[in-house]
Amino acid sequence: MRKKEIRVALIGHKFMGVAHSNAFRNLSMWMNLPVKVSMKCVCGEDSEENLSIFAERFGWESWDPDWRRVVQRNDIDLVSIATPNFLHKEIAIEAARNGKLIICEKPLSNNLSEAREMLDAVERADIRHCCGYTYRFTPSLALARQLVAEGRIGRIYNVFVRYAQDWISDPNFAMVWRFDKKIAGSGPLGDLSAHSIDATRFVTGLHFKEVSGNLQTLIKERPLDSAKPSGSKGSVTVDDVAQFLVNFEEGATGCFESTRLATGRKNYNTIEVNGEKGSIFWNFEEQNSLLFYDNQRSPKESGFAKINVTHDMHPYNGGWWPQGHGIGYADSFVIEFGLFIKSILENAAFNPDFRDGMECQKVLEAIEKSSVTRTWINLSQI
Ligand code: NAI
Ligand code: SOE
Repeated sequence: MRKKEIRVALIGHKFMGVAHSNAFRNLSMWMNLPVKVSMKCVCGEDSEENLSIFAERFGWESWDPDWRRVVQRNDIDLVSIATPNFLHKEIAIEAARNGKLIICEKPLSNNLSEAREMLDAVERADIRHCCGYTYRFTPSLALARQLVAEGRIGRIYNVFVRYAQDWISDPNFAMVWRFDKKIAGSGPLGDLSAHSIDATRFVTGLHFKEVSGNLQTLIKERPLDSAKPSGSKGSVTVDDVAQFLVNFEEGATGCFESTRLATGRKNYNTIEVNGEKGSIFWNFEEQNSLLFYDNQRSPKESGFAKINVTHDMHPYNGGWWPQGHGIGYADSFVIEFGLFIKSILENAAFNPDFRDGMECQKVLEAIEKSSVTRTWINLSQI
């Protein structure tokens, strides 16, 4: 595609809205793109006044609270979706109908049938799409993938994957959209384990064959208003803890857990891969390093080596600074969006796309089904 300018609209202006704004504002510069990225319009469910303040602060030319109007605008090429999960499908399908390029946050949708509809819509419209599994764009996680691909881990025996946070461990933490199944689809299962499933697919290339899930809601009610903890309560309709065992097609096994009740854990997004020739351990909280155990070395000097991934021979050049200076959370969005736009300009493949999002959704659906039926579910049944 030959383009001089990519004109962007962003739907959603809170947590991810800020991360996306920062990325769009900076990616031409950091990713050396031969194209101008114009931040045309931001949309959010908010007052005109607040939207205008946001637009001014983050560099958007205009704002509009109505996403339908925004995705129909002729002066928009790319729509970036950073809304609660239940809106992803409707916005993406409408954007696809209008021929827009799409970045959609994870999880792709609230369930598998929605994900299939979304994939179908973008394929029919023949537009390019990205599903926001951002952690793939962390140099350390990409190095883990490289080590596996280069055979340094050998045959994979086991993956041990835990994503733990603690921001809702206080039972008086009030209701937010993430506790409502109709809006969020699920709890940590789709919020956090979705990242873990994608990271496992990305790093190991293993194929999920069957799963056994245990989803539990430990805090069933929460205050509606954080200022009145003893006032009216709302029901939590999603899981608080998502645990599942996996058998992969290739014969490896997996043990996964995610929770937002792990007191002391902030964004403990981890994956350990144990293989015949070595092991790796990745922890996003220490994103500029990767632990690697090389089983080919003599036991005399073996141990997990902490690789500093900030050298320009590391994936994504280890970032943009001289070695040792490291990169941070916001930078992975710059890399993600930059590589997505580059792939469009060069007509090259890009992952993760909506198919990756749909594959992840298939695993999530199997886990939910397994948890309800208390049986192992083979993905071919999904
Ligand atoms: P948030 O609650 O901070 O922001 C949601 C935004 O959606 C707000 O700006 C709100 O005004 C807007 N919105 C809600 N309804 C709307 C409507 N009808 N029309 C227009 N805008 C509307 O949520 P957050 O944390 O930013 O999450 C958004 C999405 O990003 C979720 O799907 C979440 O799973 C995903 N996410 C992805 C992350 C990643 O690592 N890639 C990190 C955090 C969130
Ligand atoms: C909240 O648990 C959250 O913001 C998730 O929605 C993100 O996907 C994760 O990356 C960080 O935590």
